[in-house]
Amino acid sequence: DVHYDVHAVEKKWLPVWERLDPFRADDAVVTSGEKPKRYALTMFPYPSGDLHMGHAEVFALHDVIARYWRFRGYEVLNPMGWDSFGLPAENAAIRNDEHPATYTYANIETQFESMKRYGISFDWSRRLHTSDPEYYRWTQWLFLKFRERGLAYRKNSPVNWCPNDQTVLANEQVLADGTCERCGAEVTKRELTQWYFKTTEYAQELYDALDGLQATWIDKVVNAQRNWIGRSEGAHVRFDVDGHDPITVFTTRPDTLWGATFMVVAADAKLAAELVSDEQRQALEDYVADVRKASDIDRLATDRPKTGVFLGVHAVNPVNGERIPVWASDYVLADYGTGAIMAVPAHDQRDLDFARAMDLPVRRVVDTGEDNPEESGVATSGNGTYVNSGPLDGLTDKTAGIHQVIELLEADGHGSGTVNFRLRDWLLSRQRYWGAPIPVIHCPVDGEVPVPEDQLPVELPELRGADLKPKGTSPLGAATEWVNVSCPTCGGPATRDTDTMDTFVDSSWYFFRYLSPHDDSQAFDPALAAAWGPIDLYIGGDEHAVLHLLYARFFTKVLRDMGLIDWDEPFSAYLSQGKVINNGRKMSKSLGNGVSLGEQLDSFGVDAVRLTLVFASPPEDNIDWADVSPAGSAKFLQRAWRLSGDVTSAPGVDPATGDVALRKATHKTVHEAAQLLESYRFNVVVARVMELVNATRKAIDSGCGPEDPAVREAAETVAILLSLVAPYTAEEMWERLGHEPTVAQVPWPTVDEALLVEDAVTAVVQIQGKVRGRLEVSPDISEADLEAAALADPAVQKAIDGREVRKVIVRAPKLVNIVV
Ligand code: ANZ
Repeated sequence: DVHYDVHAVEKKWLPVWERLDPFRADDAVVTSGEKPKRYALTMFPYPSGDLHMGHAEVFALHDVIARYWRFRGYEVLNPMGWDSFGLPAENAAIRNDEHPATYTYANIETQFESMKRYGISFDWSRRLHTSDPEYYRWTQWLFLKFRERGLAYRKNSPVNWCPNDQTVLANEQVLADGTCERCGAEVTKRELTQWYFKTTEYAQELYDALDGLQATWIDKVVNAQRNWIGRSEGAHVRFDVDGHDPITVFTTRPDTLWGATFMVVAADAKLAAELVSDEQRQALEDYVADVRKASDIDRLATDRPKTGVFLGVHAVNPVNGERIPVWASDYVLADYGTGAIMAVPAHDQRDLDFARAMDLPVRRVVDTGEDNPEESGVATSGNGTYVNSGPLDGLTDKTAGIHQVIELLEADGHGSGTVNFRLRDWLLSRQRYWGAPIPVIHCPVDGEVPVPEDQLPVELPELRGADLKPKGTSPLGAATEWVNVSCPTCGGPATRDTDTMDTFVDSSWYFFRYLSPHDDSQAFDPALAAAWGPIDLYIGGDEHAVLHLLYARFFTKVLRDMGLIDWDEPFSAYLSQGKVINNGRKMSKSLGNGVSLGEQLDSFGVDAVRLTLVFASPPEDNIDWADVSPAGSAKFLQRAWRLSGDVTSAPGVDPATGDVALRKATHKTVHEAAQLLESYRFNVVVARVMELVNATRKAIDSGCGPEDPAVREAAETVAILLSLVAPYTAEEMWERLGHEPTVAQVPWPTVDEALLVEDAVTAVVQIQGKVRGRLEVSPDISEADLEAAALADPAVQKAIDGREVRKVIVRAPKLVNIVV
C-alpha cells in the first residue's frame, strides 16, 4: 500500500473514463442557456509520427484550463482532430510507393492512442480529419461561397515558387531570409495563373481589430500581425506622361514632391513593358530576365547595387511642371503600392543610391540640419524645414506639409490621400496531390464553372507512389478520367481544375466544424456557433503568428459577412507556450539531444511527465528538459497519493470541527489557485498544492492526526487540484478516499471566507526601550495604522504621561518604539 504502480493505474482508469465519457460537451445545456459555456481550443496536430514533447507540453497546459473551467460550472467544449492533408504524407507516399492516406491514417491512429493515454479531457465524439471527404466537402463548399462573393479568384502574376517542393507558396510561407518555411529551399519567382483569397478586402478590419486583441493575446503575435498587414498612410500621386496614360505612384511622403527628380517603375511589372520606347525595349527585356532570378528580400535590400534601365519616356511632376525621366529597376516591387514610385533621392537612400549610379539629379527639399545629401551621399529622412518646395517653404511640421500637398493634389485632380497595405491576397492553390481539390471546372465555352454544390465533395482520384512525384504541374493532371468531365453548364467537354488547396485553408475553419462534425447538410450549425463561439482560449505555438492565426481571423470575418455567425474574432484570448528544449538547445536529430515522449511516459508515467511540464515554468517560457526532474515529480505524486490512504475519517464527515490551522491552509490554497489559474500561472498552482501536501502530511504525522476531518478535507482538496495536471493519481486518490469516479466532475471546493482571515499577531509597544503595552493586530497592518493604534492604547497613553513624543519607530506588524 505504500507504493503505487503508475502504469497499472493508467490501465485501470482509461476504460473507466471511456465508459463514463465525462468530457463530452452537451450542446443542449448551452443552447438552452442552462449552463454557461467555455470553448477551449488547442491547435490540432499534423499527423507525422507519434506525439512529441512539444505536443505533451501544450496539451498539458491546455488541459489545466479545460478541467478548471469544468470545475467552475461551465459546459466546456474541448475538441481534437487532425490537420491531415499536406506534404509529408505525400513525400512518404512517394518514398514507399503507397497512397498518402496510408501514412496519414496510420499516424493518426498512433497519435490518437497516445493522446488517450495522455489523459487530456478531449471530447472525442467530435474528432475530425481534414483529409476526410466529409470534411473537405465543406472546405470546397466554403471556397465556392467565397468565390461567389468575389473573395476567391484566379489571376496571373509573379508568384513564389519552391523549386524543391515544386509548388507555389503564399507570401506568409516564405521566411524573412527568402526560404521556404517547410523545406528551407531558396524561393524563386514564376509567372503563373493561380487562385487567391482576397484577404486584402479585410486588411483594414483585420488591422483595426488587433487593438481589441492586444489585452488578451501576446504582444509578439499582435505586433507580428500589425507588421504583416503593414498599414501605411500616404497618397496616390498622378504623373502625366507624354503619349501614355498617366502613372500613379504610392508615396508616404507626398510632401517631398518638389524633390522628385525621376520615377522608377518595377521592371517586371506590365507597366514597364507598356511604357518603354522602341529603342529601349530590348534593354528592358534583357534586364527583366535577370531580375526574375532575385527574391523580394534581395531586391529590397538597401545594400544591393542599384541597377536599372531608362524607359525612354518622361513624366511631368504635377507640382512644378518639371519633366522627369522614367526608369525601370528591380528595387521597386511590382506588387506593392502601384508598382511605381516617385524617386526623391535626397530623402530616400535607395533612390539616392540609384541616382548616383545612374547620374540623376538630387534635390534637397527638407533641411534637417544634417549634411546636404546632394554632396554627402546620405539621404536624410528626419524632420526639418522645407526648402525648394514652393508653398511649403519655411514650414517645419511634416504632418502639416503632407496635408497641404494632399489638398493641393486633390484640388487639381493629381492625387489624393490614401492608405496602403503590405498584406497581399492569399495564394491558395498548390500543385500537389494531398489536399482538397479546387471545385472548379474549366470549360472552353463557359470558362470557369463552379462544381454544383450537390456534386461535392470533388474527391481525390486514386493516385499513388510515382504518380505523385512533383513535376511543376499538379499530379492530378495525370488522372485523365478524373480530369475530363462535361461542363455543368453546357454539357460540352471540359476539364477539372487540377490544383489543390493550401492546407492552411483546411485549418482556417476547423474550429467551426467541431461544432457539427457529423452534420452532412451544412458546414456547421449557425445556432451552435452562436451558442459556443467565440473560442475563449486558444493555445498553440506562435510560429503561426501570421499564418494560421491571420487566415483564421479572415475566414471568421467572411463567415460573419455570410451571415453564419454573429461574432467577428475567432479567438477571444490566445496563449502560446514556450518550447521544450534540452541542454539549452532546440531538440534535433543532428544534435542528438531529442527526448522521446514515449520513453518518458514509460519511465515516469503520464502524470509525472504532465506535472513536470506544467510545474517547470510559466506557460510561455521555454522548458529545458535537462533542468527538470520527472523522477522528482513522480516522487511528489507518491507523497500526495499516500495521503489518501492515511485518512481515517469517513467520507462526508463535517470538516467544521477540524483542525483550524490545516483548514486555513486548505482554503487559502483553493482561493489562491483560482486566482492563479485565471491568470495562467499554472506552475505556481502546482507549487501551492505541494505546500498543501506537506502541511497535510505534517498534520497526520505530528499534528491533529489522521482521524481529524480537516485531514480529509485537505486530502480531497489535493485530489481535486491535482486532477488538473495529474488525472490518474487524482482519480486513484479520489477512489481511496471513498468516492465514486470521476473527480473531474465534482464541483470546485467552496472557500470559507472566514478561514482566509489571517490570525492576529502581537505587536509590542516600547517607550524608551521598555515594554509598556501589547496589541493584537492583523499581520498585514500598515505602519501608519500600527503607530496610531499604539499611541491610542490606554496603557501606552498612561506611560507617556503627557510628555512630548519626539520620535516613533514602527516595524509593522511586531514592534513600535516611542521616544519621549
Ligand atoms: C517618395 C518618398 C520620399 C518615399 C521619401 C519615402 C521617403 P511603406 O512605408 O513601406 O509603405 N515605395 C512605394 N511603392 C514601392 C514599391 N512598389 N517598391 C518599393 N518601394 C516602394 O513605404 C512606402 C514608400 O516606399 C513610398 O514612399 C515609396 O517611396 C516606396 F523621402 O515615396 B516613398
